Amino acid sequence: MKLIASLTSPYVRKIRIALLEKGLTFELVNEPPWEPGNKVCDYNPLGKVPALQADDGEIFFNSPVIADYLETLPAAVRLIPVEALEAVRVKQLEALADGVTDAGVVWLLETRRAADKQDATVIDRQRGKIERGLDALEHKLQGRDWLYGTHLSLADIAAGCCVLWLDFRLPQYDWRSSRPNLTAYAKRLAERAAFVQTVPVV
Ligand SMILES: N[C@@H](CCC(=O)N[C@@H](CS)C(=O)NCC(=O)O)C(=O)O
Repeated sequence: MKLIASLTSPYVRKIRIALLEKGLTFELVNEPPWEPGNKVCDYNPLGKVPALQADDGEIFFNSPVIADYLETLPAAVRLIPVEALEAVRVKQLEALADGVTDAGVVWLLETRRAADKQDATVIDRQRGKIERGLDALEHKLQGRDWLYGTHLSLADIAAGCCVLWLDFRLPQYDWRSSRPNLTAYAKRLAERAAFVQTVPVV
């Protein structure tokens, strides 16, 4: 199995952590999509990472789809529950965390535009999504160790990759002050071996 990756993408990190937590072996192909001449489009017509090429050659892209595919492979650890409604709930939380990350990416890209081209309303709008999304995660974590159920799930991996990416790319943004549950949870996740092994490399 080959994972087409960049070493800074939060969506790639999510899949790398899922693979590591499940104990699945894979080859990491570092193919940053912003580099001239990159081959990402050979795997994903949208030109985005992550993309995963299975051992039989079939290709999957978009991290939630890849995460779903991983659950079809033999592994001792499940990250999405078997029961359909429970699976939807975990994926809803994954979508919430990914949505916060998406808003963070829009914010970051806006700040990279020339100062006179930046639009404060774009940043405010994305910041609103991030604030509300993180508040929802904070609320979900009240009195619980995990976002869903009694052990790590895909929702936790997505949430961990989300907030740790905010630290990495938007360090000026203090998401912790009003969110003690999320702060302690992120610290715990960051200490897991799979998170330690996938710290972004610039
Ligand atoms: N929803 C997608 C998002 C993937 C994504 O946006 N990846 C970024 C890297 S963080 C990318 O490849 N961007 C290149 C581009 O948009 O051309 C997923 O979850 O896989």
